[in-house]
Amino acid sequence: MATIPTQPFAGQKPGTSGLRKKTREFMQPGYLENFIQSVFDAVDLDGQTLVVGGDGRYFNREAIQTILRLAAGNRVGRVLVAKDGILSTPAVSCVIREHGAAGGLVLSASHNPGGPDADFGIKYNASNGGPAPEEITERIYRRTLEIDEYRMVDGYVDLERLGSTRMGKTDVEVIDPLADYVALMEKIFDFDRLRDFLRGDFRMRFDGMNGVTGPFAREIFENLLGAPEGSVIRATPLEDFGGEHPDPNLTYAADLVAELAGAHGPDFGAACDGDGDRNLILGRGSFVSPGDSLAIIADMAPKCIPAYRNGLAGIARSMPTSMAADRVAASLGIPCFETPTGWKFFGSLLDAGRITICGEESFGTGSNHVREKDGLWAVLAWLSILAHTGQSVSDVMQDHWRRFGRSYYQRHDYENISSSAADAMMSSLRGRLGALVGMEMAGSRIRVADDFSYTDPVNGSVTKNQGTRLLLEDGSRAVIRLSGTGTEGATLRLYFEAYSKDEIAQNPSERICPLADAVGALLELNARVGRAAPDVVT
Ligand code: VG1
Ligand code: CO
Repeated sequence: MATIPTQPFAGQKPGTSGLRKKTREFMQPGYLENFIQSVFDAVDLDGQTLVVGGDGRYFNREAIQTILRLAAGNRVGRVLVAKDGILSTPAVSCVIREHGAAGGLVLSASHNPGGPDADFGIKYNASNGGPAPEEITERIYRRTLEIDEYRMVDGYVDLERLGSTRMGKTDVEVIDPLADYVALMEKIFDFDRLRDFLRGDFRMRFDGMNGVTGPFAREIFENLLGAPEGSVIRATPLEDFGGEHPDPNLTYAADLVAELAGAHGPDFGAACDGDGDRNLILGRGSFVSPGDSLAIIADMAPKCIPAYRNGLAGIARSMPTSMAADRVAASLGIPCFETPTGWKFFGSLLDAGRITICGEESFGTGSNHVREKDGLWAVLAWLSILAHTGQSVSDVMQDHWRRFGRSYYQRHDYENISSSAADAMMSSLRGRLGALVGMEMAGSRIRVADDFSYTDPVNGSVTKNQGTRLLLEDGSRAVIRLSGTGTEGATLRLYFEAYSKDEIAQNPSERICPLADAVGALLELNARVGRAAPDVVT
């Protein structure tokens, strides 16, 4: 075992979802070692089990070898590492829980592009299978600021071969990435019913976006459920995701969207992001907004998914996510919690049994089966709804809106803008919040203008400054916040929501436009960040 002197790197502070940086920054000598050693210093894994897997992007394999050497140097008892190093984020969560591991390391920058000039990321998950809470990420960060050595054992593990080897005193097991996760899905959903459904006339297309879900989707949809070969496309994980953005939304999954737009396209389309925790749901000619998807799954799950037959304990959504889920919770007579952005905030509610289903507007939906959002779970949930109702995606949405009214929703992203301009804009807005109350906006009036702060109802921890909210008298809202996952400049996210009880057939862009214009003017967006239009609208 070697103890190697090192010096701290600045900025190893985990954001919304782990530490995300340019790949080259991660590849600097000592950078990865420092961060991982800081994890081992902050969380005692001596003799414990650790799970390691990533989304297969460039630098995944090298990073895993380094992590294994550090794990052995820090006397981790056992490391479960996925074959080829590839494991989806929800599957890491599943493996941690199934094997009683003390934690896991997820190597991913999620939906961000991969490659030497693109992004890389690492996230530590705790023994519940979920992203470490802020108390732990803070401890890791503080450690990165004072670290002066790391400990390693020499060695190399062949990740292509299943089985056990030893590195120092650590047992390293290369595991089948699919087994635990697929078994869990079979426990949650009615595979017999889905098999009948997918062997009928129904046609689906699943786009793996060259990310980690391809092999999982092939196994589940084609091999186990009998969907025709070719139902799953772009199913081989590539180090650079084929040079594309593995982000399942209307902009980056444009080919799938186009295929579903045609009259002769499949009945159902879905896609997941690079690490498999996000999902996009499409019907023929229709798109399910993530907030609606959360509400519809929550409403329908007890009726058509065996694991939720006994009903839901509660629902949670991140603050910017549409309030459609709140109306479902009210109708079911169960609580709906509003948390800050980022899956880590759902963990305590799930662990305490206060919620069963939760989601975010950023194409993330999940349940208490793991502690990450789960893209394929959401796809299986939608297939279960369609099999149960016999309706099209569009009919399911129409029915939902007829019963609950409709939340028109859009998110506008301005990517890679100047950090100083973004900070100045946010502080100018914060300085004016008091004066905004009562002001006219988009045909209504501002009722509340504040910074969202959250007190965890389970453990009492407080998280402040999680986005500026403008709540209008007519029930519409706008949320303004800066991203915590970007690796270049700042990304500004503007979230807009407008509710109608009866008018459910408007065009979302037209409905949102007056509010978006008004918020743009209030922020002096054009003058401050010099952009006439958002880069991505979802
Ligand atoms: C974004 C999303 C957030 C999501 C996070 C991680 O964070 O808004 O809802 O949980 O990405 O998703 P931010 O801070 O950039 O807005 V994933 O699929 O990138 O792990
Ligand atoms: Co992701």
